[in-house]
Amino acid sequence: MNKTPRSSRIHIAIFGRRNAGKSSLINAITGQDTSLVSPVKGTTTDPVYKSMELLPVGPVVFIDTAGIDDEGSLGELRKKKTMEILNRSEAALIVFDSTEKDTSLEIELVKMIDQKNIPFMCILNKCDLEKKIQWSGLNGIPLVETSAVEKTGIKTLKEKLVKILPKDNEKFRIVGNLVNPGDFVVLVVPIDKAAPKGRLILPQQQTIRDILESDAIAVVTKEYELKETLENLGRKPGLVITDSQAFLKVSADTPKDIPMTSFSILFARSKGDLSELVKGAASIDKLKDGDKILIAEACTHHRQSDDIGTVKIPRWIRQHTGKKLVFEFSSGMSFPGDIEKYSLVVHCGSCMINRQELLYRIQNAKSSGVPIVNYGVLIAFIHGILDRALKPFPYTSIVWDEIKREEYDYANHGKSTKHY
Ligand SMILES: Nc1nc2c(ncn2[C@@H]2O[C@H](COP(=O)(O)OP(=O)(O)OP(=O)(O)O)[C@@H](O)[C@H]2O)c(=O)[nH]1
Ligand SMILES: [Mg+2]
Repeated sequence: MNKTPRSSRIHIAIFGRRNAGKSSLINAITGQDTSLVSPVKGTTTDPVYKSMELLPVGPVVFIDTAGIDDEGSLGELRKKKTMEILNRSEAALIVFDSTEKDTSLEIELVKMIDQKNIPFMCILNKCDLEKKIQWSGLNGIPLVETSAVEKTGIKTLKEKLVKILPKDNEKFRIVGNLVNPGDFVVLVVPIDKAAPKGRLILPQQQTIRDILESDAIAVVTKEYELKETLENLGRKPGLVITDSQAFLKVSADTPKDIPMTSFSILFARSKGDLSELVKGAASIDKLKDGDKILIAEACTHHRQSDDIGTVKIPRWIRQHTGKKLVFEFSSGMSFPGDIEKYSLVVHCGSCMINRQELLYRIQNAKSSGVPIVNYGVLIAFIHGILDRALKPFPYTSIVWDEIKREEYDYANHGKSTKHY
């Protein structure tokens, strides 16, 4: 169960003031004593992630956080940090310390979370001790009473938590809504030097799993055996999915009436807003000399000599545009605040962050007026395969056709006919 990647789990953040018992509660909920608990205020400093299987929901990850009262009030920095965690959370737990009189911080937090439309639940902890809490302003807020030390109320807490979480089938699927039960889905997986030894990469494994969950049939082949595979299947497959590198050969070998796309496009769709990312790709052709481009990676991985983010993507964009561009790089869980200065944001494939966080980043770029594309859509665009790869997604395909039509009109008549 711990093999489920963290980014595929439902993220549940826990907030409250220092010493409210946040870490103790996470230990009690998960049944593991791995979060550091102590009577010293401020024990937890950076967010701590703890995975578990919460039945019947499935894999979840709890995010233990630092107390919200670090600076005496919900100061700007603390608000920013809390927001960063909220942006990657699908639900929140707010812990009240029943031995504290003042609840103003917690109520401020409830308002912040409610405004973001994130489902939340309040917990009144330390109920084994004498209550000093004053209830003003707390009317109507659903509350579960617990003692993390005596482990009371934990079962009720879990039962209520399950009810507020998004259902698994509401989460975005990879191929789920593209294929029908019984369909063949052909996956084209090149086994070249870049492929890891002895295994398939995570997006390929996750796609196969999703095909099986859809009661469809996964057929895996290399690009050289594709033609033979298609000829011998006996009926048309519902979908062909290929690695972007082999797209041109696979496209030539796959009859036009068979829907075909790439892993990178499927993941861009399941992780983010495909139409917005496609608009971002189109803006590559509008880049000018001196424009700044931000390449944002969510993780801090070991960089190889031909690293995708720092080497390949800048090279592809320079070759494609022929412009003198300035590339800047960011990595890690926080997105730079001053993105207005960029003409384009190129985001990584987001295997380390969840859909919620990527959607937030896309929204952030959009509201700053900066186009955003991700690696998957950019690769498809640079390889000239977007037309066919988007056909299985009618809405995005229309958006893409409109962009091309506008560019055609602009090039031929010097005016734009459509604003998007
Ligand atoms: N009596 C009682 N003590 C509790 C309860 N929950 C936590 N504590 C105690 O309160 C202290 C703080 O607990 P933590 O779980 O470290 O609190 P926290 O909210 O994670 O604190 P920070 O990480 O410092 O923000 C510890 O001494 C716990 O044993 C409870 O339900 N009842
Ligand atoms: Mg703690």
